[in-house]
Amino acid sequence: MNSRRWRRWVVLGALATLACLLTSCVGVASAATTHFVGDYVWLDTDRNGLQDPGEPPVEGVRATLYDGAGNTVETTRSAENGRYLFGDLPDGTYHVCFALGELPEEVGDFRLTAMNAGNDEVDSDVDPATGCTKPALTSTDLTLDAGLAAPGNELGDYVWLDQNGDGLQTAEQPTRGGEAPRASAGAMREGEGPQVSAESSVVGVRAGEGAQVAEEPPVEGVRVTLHHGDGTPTGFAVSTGPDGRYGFSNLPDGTYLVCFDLAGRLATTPNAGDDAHDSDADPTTGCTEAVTLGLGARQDLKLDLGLLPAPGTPPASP
Ligand SMILES: [Ca+2]
Ligand SMILES: [Ca+2]
Ligand SMILES: [Ca+2]
Ligand SMILES: [Ca+2]
Repeated sequence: MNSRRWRRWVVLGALATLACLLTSCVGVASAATTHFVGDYVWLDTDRNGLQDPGEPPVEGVRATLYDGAGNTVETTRSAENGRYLFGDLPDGTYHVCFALGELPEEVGDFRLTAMNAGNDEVDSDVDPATGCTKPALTSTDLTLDAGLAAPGNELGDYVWLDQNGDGLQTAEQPTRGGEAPRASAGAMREGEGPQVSAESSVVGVRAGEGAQVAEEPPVEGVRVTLHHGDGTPTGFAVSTGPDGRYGFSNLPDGTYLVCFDLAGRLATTPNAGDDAHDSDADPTTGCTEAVTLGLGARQDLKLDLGLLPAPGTPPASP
């Protein structure tokens, strides 16, 4: 008998004794027809749908018991140890719904983990689509547990060619006769090197002598690896697409850094300006600083890399 099951029997025994005392033990038969429904809300840290060692209970989650006609029978909240319990129930059909719209602050944006992932003693029984367990005829059922899991986190997302070396994803370029400026296409097309797009796009016109601010071109094929905050690899790696984008999604809460494989090329100056449009990789290591993702910070799509044109590349021509 595992410890959870043992605890459940202790709880049941205590409740049965209490019921017996309250009824002066007259109704042994009626005690036998009284049921309990519960009993646990926990944090499914590794999101596998099962209660694993070290995964903590969640306190303060509101649970409501409904009868077969859909009427509210009773409402409670999970205790400090994650337990919730509805007792003294007559024969009937019941289900439990959890108030996911009003979770405690520290798990405010969490969702339900997968239901029925394995051993019913240690899995979650709440349908993520409804927030409710399936209606079932009681006998007593203390395996109706709810696992909460953090939504996935996301990192990204861009590598570009910093043509003018200013550390930003734009370049001010002279124009003639209103013609759009062209990027220095093909600067890195030798061998297995990354590809850049053929043309940049004008994103604005600056007052003055015909200068335009243009997006610089993306760089395709740069390998990006994801590391834990302490520098150890996570095992995840991707390459930038034709639009220069890369991304890692559905990540567990944690601290990460991304490392770009510079492959002998030079990275531009990091943190040159607006974080949404600058480079974040250390030119020596190719890695960004560590970012922590979790509650309140599920996404960081500003981890970009600017590559400098190869030496000898002619500047962008109008
Ligand atoms: Ca788990
Ligand atoms: Ca279960
Ligand atoms: Ca630039
Ligand atoms: Ca940035």
